[in-house]
Amino acid sequence: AQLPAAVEHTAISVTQGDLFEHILNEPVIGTSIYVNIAVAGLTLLLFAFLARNVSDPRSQLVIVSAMTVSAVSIVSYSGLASGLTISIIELPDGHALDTATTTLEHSGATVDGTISLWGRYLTWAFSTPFILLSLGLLAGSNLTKIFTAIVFDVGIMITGLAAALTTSSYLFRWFWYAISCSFLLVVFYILLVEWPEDAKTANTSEIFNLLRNLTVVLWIGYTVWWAVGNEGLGIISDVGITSWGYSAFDLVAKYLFSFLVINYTVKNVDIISGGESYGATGDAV
Ligand code: RET
Repeated sequence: AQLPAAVEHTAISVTQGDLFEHILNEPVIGTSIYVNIAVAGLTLLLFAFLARNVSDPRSQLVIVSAMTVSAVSIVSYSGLASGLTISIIELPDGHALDTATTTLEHSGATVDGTISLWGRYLTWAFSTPFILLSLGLLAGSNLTKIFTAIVFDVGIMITGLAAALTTSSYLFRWFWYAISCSFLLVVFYILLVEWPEDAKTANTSEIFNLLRNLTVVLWIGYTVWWAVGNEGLGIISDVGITSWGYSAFDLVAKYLFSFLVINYTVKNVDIISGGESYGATGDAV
C-alpha cells in the first residue's frame, strides 16, 4: 500500500542545538567565528590598557566609541557560535543555491536549505554606528552630519538583513540589496565630501583621510562579497568561505581601525579636545 504523502515527506526539524554543534564541528565556519571572539576580547584589553591615562572627556568618547565596536563584536559572534542567530533557509527559485542541501555535522542528517549566518547583519546595525561616530568625532563634525550618517548606516544593515532573510522571491532579495546600496551612497557622501572639509578645520585630516580610505575600501568589499557570496549570486557557494571573507574584513575594519583611532587619540588629546568648540554638540562648520 502507498504511504500518504504526509508520511513520505517527513521533515527533519533543525534545532538550535543542531546548529550549535554544526558550527563547533565544521572547522571553516567554526574558526571564522571563534577567531573573531578571541581577537575582539584581546583588543578590548589592549585598548583599555592603551587609554588608561586619558582623562579628557571628548577623547574618552572617541576611545569608548572605538572600543564599543569590539564589545559588540563579541556579542555578535557569540550569537553565531551559540546557534541563536543562525538559520537554515531555503533560497527562492532562481537563486544559484535554490536546491542546496545542508548536511549537519553532528547528526549527519541532510536537510533542504542553506545555512544563513544572519546574526552578522543584525549586529552590524549596532557595531558600525560606532565606527562612524569615531570618524565623525575625529573629523570634528556636527551632530546633524553624525546623526545622518548613523541613521543611514543602520538602514544599510537592516535592509541587508532583509535581503539575506527574504525567501519569497529572488528579485526581492536584490531589491533589498539595492535599497541597502542607496543608503551606502549617503554614508559615502558624508565620508567623502562632508567630513574631509570638517577634518581640515579640526586639523585631523591626515588621520581622518587614512581611516576614511580604509573604511570606504572595506565597506565596498563587504558589499561586493555579499553579491558574490552564497547569499547573493552564489559564485562563492561555500558558507564557510563566505563567512571567512567577512571575518577577514572584520579584522581590518574593526580591530585595526579601532587601534588606529585609539592610538592616535591617546597621542593627540590636545587636538581632539579642541574639537569641543565646533564639535558634536556645537554649530555647523
Ligand atoms: C550588505 C548587503 C546589502 C548591501 C550592502 C551591504 C553592506 C554592508 C557593509 C558592512 C560593513 C560592515 C562592517 C562591520 C564591522 O563591524 C549588508 C553586505 C551595501 C558596508 C564594517
